[in-house]
Amino acid sequence: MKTAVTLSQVPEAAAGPFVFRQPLPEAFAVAAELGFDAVELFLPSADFVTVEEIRELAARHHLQIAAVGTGAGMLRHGLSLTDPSAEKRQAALDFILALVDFGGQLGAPAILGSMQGKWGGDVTREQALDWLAEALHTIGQAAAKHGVPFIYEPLNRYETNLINRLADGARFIESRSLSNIVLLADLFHMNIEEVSIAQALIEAGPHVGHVHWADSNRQAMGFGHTPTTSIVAALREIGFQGYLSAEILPLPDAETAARQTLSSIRSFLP
Ligand code: LER
Ligand code: MN
Repeated sequence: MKTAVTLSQVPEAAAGPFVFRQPLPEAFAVAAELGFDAVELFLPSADFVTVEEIRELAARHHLQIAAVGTGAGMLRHGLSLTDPSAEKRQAALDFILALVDFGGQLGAPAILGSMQGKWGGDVTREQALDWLAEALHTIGQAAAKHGVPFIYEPLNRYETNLINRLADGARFIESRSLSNIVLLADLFHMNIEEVSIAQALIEAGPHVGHVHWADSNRQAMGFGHTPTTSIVAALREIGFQGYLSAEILPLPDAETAARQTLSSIRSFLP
C-alpha cells in the first residue's frame, strides 16, 4: 500500500476535504518533504495546467500521481452524468473524459464522485442508473487506452441517492458488465453507510482500487473513531496494493493533518 495526499486548486472547494491548496510547485514540494509517495490532484479542469508541468513536478519531487478528481465539474458548472438534460450529461461526460485523458498521460486514473449526480424529479432511479452505466462503459474504455482503470466512488446518502455502499457498487459493476471500473473505498462515506467497514472491504475484494484514508469525522486518520486495526487487516486480506489517499479536512492545519495521516499509516506499514 502506498501513501497519497490531496492537492486542490479549486477555489470553490475551499470548505472541501483537501489537504494542501497552495500553488502546485509549493504543494508538490511540501508533499514530498513530508514523505508521501504520491499526490491526488483536484483541478478546476483538464486545461488548468499542462501534463508536462505535472510530469516535471512529479519527477523533480519523486512523487507519483495517485489519481485525478473530477468533482470540479459539479462544483463549478453543476454538471452530472444523470442530469435530466442530455446536453448537460454530454458536457459532464466531456469534462470527465478530458480529465481521464489528462490523468492517463501521467499514469493516473480519474475518479467519479459527485459528478455521478442523483435521481429524482423527472428522473427515475432506473433511468439514472442506466445513464450512469452507459457513461461508465464509455469512460472505462477511454481509460483503458491509457492502461489505467477508472475509479467509481459510492458516496454517503447526503451526497447521492444512487449507490451508497461498496457491495452495491460491486453489484452494479458486475450486473452491468462494466470493465476497467474499480471502486473507491472512502472510509468517511463508509463510516456512515456500512454495517462493518472491514467486512464491506472484504466482500468487495478485487473491485477495490483506491482508498480515501479518512477518519469518521473526515479528519486525518486517528483524529476520529474509525477502527483502523480491522480495516488494515481487511485491506491486507484482499491484497490491496493501491493508494491510501488523505482526502480529509486540513484540521487543525494542513501540515498536522498530513503528518497524522503518515503516522497512522506508518504505524502498520513498515
Ligand atoms: C470525493 O472523493 C468525495 O468523497 C465526495 O465527498 C466529494 O463530494
Ligand atoms: Mn472521497
